[in-house]
This record gives sequence, structure tokens and C-alpha cells, in this order.
Amino acid sequence: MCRAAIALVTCAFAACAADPPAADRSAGAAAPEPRVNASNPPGPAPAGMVWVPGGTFWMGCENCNMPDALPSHLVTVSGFWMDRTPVTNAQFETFVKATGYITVAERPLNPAEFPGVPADKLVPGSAVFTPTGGPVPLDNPLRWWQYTPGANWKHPEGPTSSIAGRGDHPVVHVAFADVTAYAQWAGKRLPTEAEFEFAARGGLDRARYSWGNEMRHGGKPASNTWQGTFPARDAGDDGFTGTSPVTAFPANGFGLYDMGGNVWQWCADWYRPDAYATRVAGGVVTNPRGPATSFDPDEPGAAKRSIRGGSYLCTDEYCARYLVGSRGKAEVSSGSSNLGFRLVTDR
Ligand SMILES: [Ca+2]
Repeated sequence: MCRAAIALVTCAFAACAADPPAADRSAGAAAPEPRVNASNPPGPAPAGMVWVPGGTFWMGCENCNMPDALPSHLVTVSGFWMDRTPVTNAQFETFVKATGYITVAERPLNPAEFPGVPADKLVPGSAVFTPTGGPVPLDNPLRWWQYTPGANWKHPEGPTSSIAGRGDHPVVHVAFADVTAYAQWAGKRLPTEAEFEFAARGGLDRARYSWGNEMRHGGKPASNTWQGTFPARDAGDDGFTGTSPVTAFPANGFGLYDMGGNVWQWCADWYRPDAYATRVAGGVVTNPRGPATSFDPDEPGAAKRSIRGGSYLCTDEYCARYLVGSRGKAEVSSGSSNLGFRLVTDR
């Protein structure tokens, strides 16, 4: 959903960037097996990053009732460094102080992009999740998402809220341009969907979650999700309603935190529901970078990137995209109160 759709009916869609290069294929190679490479890190770990050694894995979500995550197919990724947690409010604040960067949610809306919308509606803001207080049909997210003037990364629930005491929570209300600006400043990049999923699996072959096959791990909550009737009231049985500190739940097999639950995380790939179906004919795909263009039949014309991990709003009854092979999508000019990011680097 785009930033302005929540309040303003019309949307502005960012133009597509240059097409990414096509994925390499290794058609005709011997039948590969899922594996985690034994390669050592190429050097000392950059601060706050974990070496993901690369390998071959089954990418996709079998028995999830999610057609856009099918068919499951073998993918090989090279090794890379990955932030061990989502980027936190404290880290983003450091970036803003160093650069003076102003996020998309803080910028005035251009009247030319929203013809017919009254000027008093063209106010900076972002989408904030708002519990409904009682059960509602789950067919229209606008029932629980409110475009909130003054909501942004510093004021996650609106102008009277703040991130005080939440420096170790993931930054939210960041649009795609915001995270790429941060990445440029940090000298890193967004992960591809394949890199994110390989990393999230933590070396487990075709597990349902980034921590194993059960929703709870060792009898305890494994991630920050939603308990109770969505979107009426979150019981918070896992200890948190809303975001949580980025290391509040156990790391996965690669030492990565919050690869499922807490906040969605931007990936570099354009989103298309048929992305997997169009690339499985030629054998194992190596380092796929996603389709050349975006298309979401639910919002034709909206430019969307893939997002991963699900969030504190996901429950088995709605979303469920903490399932490690599942996929999400977000319009590039939009942030929201449950969407953040983390970065990777190759050296
Ligand atoms: Ca929770």
C-alpha cells in the first residue's frame, strides 16, 4: 500500500530503477544438494555483522498456501556479511545526525502528485497500525492502518510519541529511498530476497521458521508476533505489543536476530508474484536478483519491492509471514510502523 493511499485515495508511484542484471544459471550441472558452504570469512567481521557463508538451499514456502512463494526451487548464493540485527533507532539517529537526512515520511507531499486532494490533506506522515478494539473482517487493511500526520521514525505512533527508551528497537517508517540512502552512507547494500531467505534459514533445510519447525522454540516464544484476535487486541504473550529490542529473542543458526517477526525488512528485489515461477526452468539459479520490473495484481501500477520476515502484527490467522520461506511486498514510497531493514556487504 502506498504512503498516501491510506488517507488520500490517490497514490504517487516511484519510477522504476534500472533493471537488475539477469540471474546466472547453471543448467546442466550435476544434481545439487542443499548445503552450507564451509568457507571461512574473508576477514575480520565488520562491526555488528555476521558472516553468512553462502550455499545452496530450497527457496520457497511449501504447504503455506502462498502461491507467490512457489514453486520451491534450488538457489545458490555466495557468502556475504549481514547485519546481525535490523538497523536500530540509535543507528538511524547516528546516520541522520551525520548527514542531515530527512526521511520520506517527514517531507511535504507534492500537490502535483496528488491532483484533487485538498491542501490540508497533503501533510507529512506515515501509516500507523491502530487496533480496532473488536473483531473486523480481514479483507481491508485500511480498517487497521491509519495515515497519521506527524508519524515518522522519530515519532512512531504519531507526533506525541517518541523513540525515547527505544534506541535498541528497529527503526520503522522508512521508505525504500530512506534505506538506500542509509546504505550508501554505511557503504553497504540491501540483501536480495535469496540472500535474506538463505540467511534467515540459518542452515536449516526447508524448516518452517528461521528457528525450526515449531512456532515456539524450546517452549518459549521464538519471535515477536501477535497473540489473540487480529487486529482487535494483541495479548502480548511473547512479552511485547509493538516492536521489541532487536536481540530480545534468540538468534538463528547463523547468529542473526529477528529474521522472523518484530519488523518486516526491505529487500533489494522488485516484487512480482510469479518471480519464482519464471526462473525455475533452467536448473539451479545462482545469486538471483529478482525480476526486472515490479507487478502486483492487487495494486497494478504500484512499484513494489519485496520485504521479508513478517512483523509483530503477524499471526497464524493473518499474514503468517514469519514463515521463513514466505514473501511480502511494499510500495517504495511507503513506510509503516512495522517495516524496517538491515543491510549486507560483500567484504
Ligand atoms: Ca508480540
